[in-house]
Amino acid sequence: MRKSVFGACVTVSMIAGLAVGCMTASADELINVGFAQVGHESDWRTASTKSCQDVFSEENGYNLSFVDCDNDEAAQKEAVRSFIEQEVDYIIIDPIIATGWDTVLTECEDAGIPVIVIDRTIDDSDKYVSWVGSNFKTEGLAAGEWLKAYAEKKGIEEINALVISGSTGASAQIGRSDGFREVAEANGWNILDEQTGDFTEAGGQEVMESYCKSYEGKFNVVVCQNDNEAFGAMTAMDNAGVSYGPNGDVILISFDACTAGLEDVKAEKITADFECNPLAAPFVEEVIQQLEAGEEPEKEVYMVEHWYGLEDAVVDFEIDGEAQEMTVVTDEVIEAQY
Ligand code: GYE
Repeated sequence: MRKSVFGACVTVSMIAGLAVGCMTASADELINVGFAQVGHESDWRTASTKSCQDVFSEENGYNLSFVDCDNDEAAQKEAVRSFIEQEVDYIIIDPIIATGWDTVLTECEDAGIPVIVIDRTIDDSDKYVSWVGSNFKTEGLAAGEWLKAYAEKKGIEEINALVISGSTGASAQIGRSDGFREVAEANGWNILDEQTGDFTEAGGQEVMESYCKSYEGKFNVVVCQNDNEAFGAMTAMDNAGVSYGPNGDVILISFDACTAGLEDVKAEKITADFECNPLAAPFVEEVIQQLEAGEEPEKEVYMVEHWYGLEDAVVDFEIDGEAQEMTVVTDEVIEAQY
């Protein structure tokens, strides 16, 4: 239900006392949007939340109900149901995990509220209008194909990789794992282990501490599925006396390419960082504006992303026959990042 900018009706008394009217501000109604956000686990997430809050502001004509679901699937479904009860105009969901959505999406459909999915995908229901996000499998393939070309350049013959994955069952985790694994299998690499760090710094540190003990001296690649996990993994490797980065013993690969991640690329700690762009809100707004205008939006909208490293990490590689480019990290690049 729309809420008027001016609240209830405004009484206008004319000086002559001849007319007393009730003026409603129908032209200035706010669009009510409910956003069920994953949580606050990473720099990426902070940027995503800020992007939505900036775009869906009162100034821009929106009334945003924001719920931080703290990585709790049940809480996220509850948030969606509370938006239905509030009779919001649109519901935005960033699904914590990819499955288990059909029932609640049917409830949204029955209530006549269009759902827009953002970032992670819903894989077991198509009862939403549009999805705006990233191709996570492509990100995983990029990391793998880059590693293949980089290892060739460096004369590294054997890859023994440890993966710290994101939250299990999130499409971002599934895609990145599948993409990297596909290249690993095609090239006979060893993936020694893959355990979840839940996309957090603490999780990354904890998993890496146990890897350093279990696989001491046996690994030369660490793949963290986001920058925050990489920050934790670096602390664990520092404590265990393991060197990493372009000049270290371990090639450290990360995803997201947030500002702090790119600073660590520039500082020669992270060898390559594969971007995931969190600034989707303007595209979501476009979808809403199309719906408001009675137009049919695209079912899928993909974010544009870049792959980052220092000069030494620039190698030629392809994904499915398409040439990829590495962007060299400079201060200007870091400055412009989210
Ligand atoms: O990579 C990670 C965040 O869903 C793409 O979630 C997102 C991921 C992102 O916590 O940092």
